[in-house]
Amino acid sequence: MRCFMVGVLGVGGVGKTTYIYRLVGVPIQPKTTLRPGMYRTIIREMPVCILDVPGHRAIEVADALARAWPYYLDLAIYMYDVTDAYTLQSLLDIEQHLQSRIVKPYRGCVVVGNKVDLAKERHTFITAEDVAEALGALGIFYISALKDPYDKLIQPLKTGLEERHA
Ligand SMILES: Nc1nc2c(ncn2[C@@H]2O[C@H](COP(=O)(O)OP(=O)(O)OP(=O)(O)O)[C@@H](O)[C@H]2O)c(=O)[nH]1
Ligand SMILES: [Mg+2]
Repeated sequence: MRCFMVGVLGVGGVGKTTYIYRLVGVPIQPKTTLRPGMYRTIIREMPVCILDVPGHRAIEVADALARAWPYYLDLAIYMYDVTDAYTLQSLLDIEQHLQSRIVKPYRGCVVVGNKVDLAKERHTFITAEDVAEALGALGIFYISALKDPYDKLIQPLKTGLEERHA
């Protein structure tokens, strides 16, 4: 059976690799991602392949995706840090860099606000409605990749899988 292809996209440090490690059950905390990684798991009996890309700034992330996976993604997970407005705005920059390559790189996308566990102590919780609308996202999810249970973390993927059957 073909893998349901997912790419996790966002600028450096938002928690992409931490999130992917939780999804696939790698029990360590990651260091900065220096090269692309592909991880495999099964959700609702469907093989799911999750691509992790390196890159600090938006253009680097877009370039890294284009080099690592120049094919179609079933789902792009756009991730930002809910305590850092720059990381949210950067999602639009990543999208713009991807769109400028002409071919739409994914079938659907969702927006994930990560690090909600830090929102209280930092007195900041940046929500993503406007950006999600601009991206045409299927949904917005707020998570702590570090602390939330697995069942919560897979919700964005389930939404992507459901859309596929719609
Ligand atoms: N408090 C908190 N920290 C988090 C969370 N998710 C990730 N982090 C921390 O944020 C830092 C960066 O996480 P990574 O998963 O490496 O982020 P990344 O987006 O893969 O970053 P690069 O690979 O460097 O581009 C690490 O110190 C993580 O432990 C979260 O939900 N809550
Ligand atoms: Mg990483």
